[in-house]
Parts: sequence; C-alpha cells; structure tokens
Amino acid sequence: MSRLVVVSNRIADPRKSAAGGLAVALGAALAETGGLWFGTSGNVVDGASADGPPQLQRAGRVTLATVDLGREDHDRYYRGYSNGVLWPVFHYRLDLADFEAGHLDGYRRVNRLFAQRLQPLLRPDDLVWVHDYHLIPLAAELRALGCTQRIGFFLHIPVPPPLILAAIPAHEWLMRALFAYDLVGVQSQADLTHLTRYLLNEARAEQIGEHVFGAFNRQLRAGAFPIGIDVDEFAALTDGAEAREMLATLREQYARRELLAGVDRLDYSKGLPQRVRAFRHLLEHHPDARHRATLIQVAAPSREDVPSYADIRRELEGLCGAVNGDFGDIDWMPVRHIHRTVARRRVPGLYRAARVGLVTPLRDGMNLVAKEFVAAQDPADPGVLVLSRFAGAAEQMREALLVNPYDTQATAEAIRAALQMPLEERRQRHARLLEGIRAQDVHWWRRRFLEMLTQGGG
Ligand code: ADQ
Repeated sequence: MSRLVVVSNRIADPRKSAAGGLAVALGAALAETGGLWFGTSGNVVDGASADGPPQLQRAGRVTLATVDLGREDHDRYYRGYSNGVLWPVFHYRLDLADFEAGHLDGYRRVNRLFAQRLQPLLRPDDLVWVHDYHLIPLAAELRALGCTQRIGFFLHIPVPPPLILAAIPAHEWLMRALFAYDLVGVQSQADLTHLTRYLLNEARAEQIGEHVFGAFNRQLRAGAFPIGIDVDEFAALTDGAEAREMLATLREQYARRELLAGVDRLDYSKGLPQRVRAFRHLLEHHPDARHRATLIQVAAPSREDVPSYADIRRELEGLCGAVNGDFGDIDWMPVRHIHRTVARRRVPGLYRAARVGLVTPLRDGMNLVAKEFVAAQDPADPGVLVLSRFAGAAEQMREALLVNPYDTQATAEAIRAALQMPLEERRQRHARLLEGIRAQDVHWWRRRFLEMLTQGGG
C-alpha cells in the first residue's frame, strides 16, 4: 500500500481535540499507511518566507511537515488571491473579487515554494492528495520538479459556471494546472457539470471517457465526491459532558420557547443577512411566533482582514439589532447573534436544543453543519433542518426543508412549517437523513477518492 501524503494550506493536528471531522478523517487515513501531512504552520514571519526545510513533527505514525510564510507571501497568496479572488469567484461573487495582479504573483510564488519544500520529502510510490483552492497549481509545480507520483486534488468549494470562471484574468493558466493532477474531485454533481463544461468549452479538452478529459498531452479524470462527517465521532461528542451541559443550560433558559439555531463562519457565502430577514418576516407576518421563537446565530470570526468580511459583520449586526429593537420585549430577545467560535465539544448541545436548524447559504461547496445538525438530534424527538438548495448538501439531503434563501417569504414559511411539523413527520425525515449521512460519511468519502486515485487514469 502506498504511503499517503496530504497537502493543505493549513494542517490540523489530528490528535488535538479541537480538530474537526476532516482532520479526524484524514488523520485516520494517514495513520493507516503511516503518512505525511504538509502545509503552512500558521505562523507568519517578518520578511521573506523561511528558506530552510520544513519543520517536522511526529504525531504517532503521521509526520506533520510545516513551513512558515513571510508576511508579503501570506498576504498575497492567502488573503489576496485565495480569499480575495478565488473564494468570491467560485462562490459566484464576481462583484466581491479583487483582481490585483500582484496577488496572482504571490499565489504562484507560494505554490512553487510548497512544491520545492515538499518534493525532497516525497518517495517514488507515494500517493499525494492536495486540498482546496489555495493549491490548484501545486501539482503543476511538482511535475516541473520531476515528480511522477499519482497526485489527486479535491476542491472543497463550489465550481461556478464556465463564464463566471472565465472572468478570472488568469483562468486559462489556473484551470490548465488541473491537468497536472490524475484525479480532480468536486463536491456535487452540479460542480462536476460546470467543470465538465469549462473543460470542453473553454479549455478545449477532448472527452475521452465518462469524466475523462484529454488536453495539454495529459489526461484528467474528474468526479463528484460529496464530503461527509464522522457520524460516530459526532454522536460521541453529542453524548459528551460539555454538549450535555450546553443542552441543559439552553433547555433551562428557553424552557417555554422554540429555538432556531445557525452555526457558521461569518462569511458572505453563508446567507446570514438573508436568514435574519426571513426570521424577521416570520415575526412580522405570523404574530404567533413572537415570544415563542428565538434565533441563536453563532457566527465565528473569519478572514477579518478582508474588507468584504467587515462589511458583512456590520450588516448582520444592524439587522439583528433592528429585529430585537422592533420585536423584542423585556422578557424576550428574538435574535441572539454571537460573534464567536463555540468550542467544538459544545456545538452538538446547541444543535440538539434547537427545534429548527437553519443552514441557508447562498452558495456552499457542501456545508457540514447541515450534517452535524442531523447527527446531533434525538431520533425520538428530532429537530427539523431548513437547508438552502444552493448548498452542495442539498443534493443528498432531500428530506430537509429545501429553500431558496433569496426568497425571504418562502424561507420564512419553511421556518414556520418546521416549527409546526408533527412529531411523526419529523421522525421520518430525520431517520432518512441520518441513514444518508451515515452511508456517505467522511470515511466513505476519502476511501472512494483514494480508491479512484489509486486505480488509474493519468
Ligand atoms: P466551511 O465554509 O468552513 O468549509 P462548513 O462545511 O459549514 O463550512 O464547516 C464548518 C465547520 O466549522 C463545521 O464543522 C462547524 O461545526 C464548524 N463551525 C462553523 N462555525 C462555527 C462556530 N461559530 N463555532 C464553532 N464551530 C463552528 C468548506 C466549504 C464547505 C465544505 C467544507 C468541507 O466551504 O462547503 O462543506 O469546506 O469540505
């Protein structure tokens, strides 16, 4: 069995309790083969990026290899290009993209640096798995250094239609870089359709087989691999002391009320203002919901040095303040907006206390909160998931109440339907959703990807 090498912008120590499902899943895969995880350390140093070899650390059978980035490299590669260009464009937000040429140079430079530092650590029969939009050109840089290993790429964010991608000034270069991979994985069928259309129409690739494309003297296979969660790990967290304590506190505080919960990074892709507007619409048009429904929205600080993130925070705070001012009462605050990351061990307690889980992004590659919400419910008396049809998760989670988050009124009606749903229907929907997330969990996801990467193509 080949050794697995995972590469991502940031590495997560799989031993740490704060590590999320992805770190747990990749950690498990790495431990199986005795693997290497390569990425930035998260330390940004003054001046140039460190030139020495990566820092190595053993974590059981896994080696963690990290590099420090210099301030300018970090700013251009991470903040400037990855999060200032690729993130908005791939989430269909051309209006928020900042196409400054210097950012692209930084992005290229850091990808080259990654390749130079990683290449000496690779063995000839390694299987290399690169993650996400920060590192699209990495395989091309590794190939330029003579690497012939199998290299796969998984994109965690959506793929927009070809003409949106084509607005990126260097899109030909960026997308051509995908051909250095043997396998490219995306989250959903919709993403795969968009990628296919881009490859055929814009990159002028030839279709060789189902999802196999030829161009630039290479073959590329593509596939949809919807990511899941580790359902057992999440169930164990739900049973843990911290989650139970959170649940007990919320039950006591909101004894006579119905909770709606939203848990997100504070990101414009997550549809938070639209969600608050829908809640406002509910209170405005259905007075019976007043005093009864309370929305707890936890929005974790994210990318605060990117200006559009500061804007979304102000907008959200304004909307929440207005709802509380217009509808609140001495003994009832309709919205609690908390600008914070809640400890991972406590999050399932919030999900379980909620009668309704609100997952209403405008675009999302997958959205794991939707799956975590389902995993945390009590099957005997489960809450209802209101899910945006524009989240990748909507392709799998058909028994959720699917909504168009731009349609304020329809979303408000779905929230109302969720609040009024009879127990039997809640149970049935939950049972099916749970079955789905169990069958297609994070281990299923990584096994399918790695099997296909091992099998051939290229
Ligand atoms: P994200 O955009 O970060 O991930 P998501 O899939 O929702 O989004 O995962 C977020 C994770 O962070 C979840 O585990 C959630 O519990 C946790 N989290 C979010 N806000 C939190 C808060 N305030 N406090 C505590 N924990 C919080 C990207 C893509 C997604 C894709 C994933 C995985 O954008 O579409 O599902 O990668 O591929």
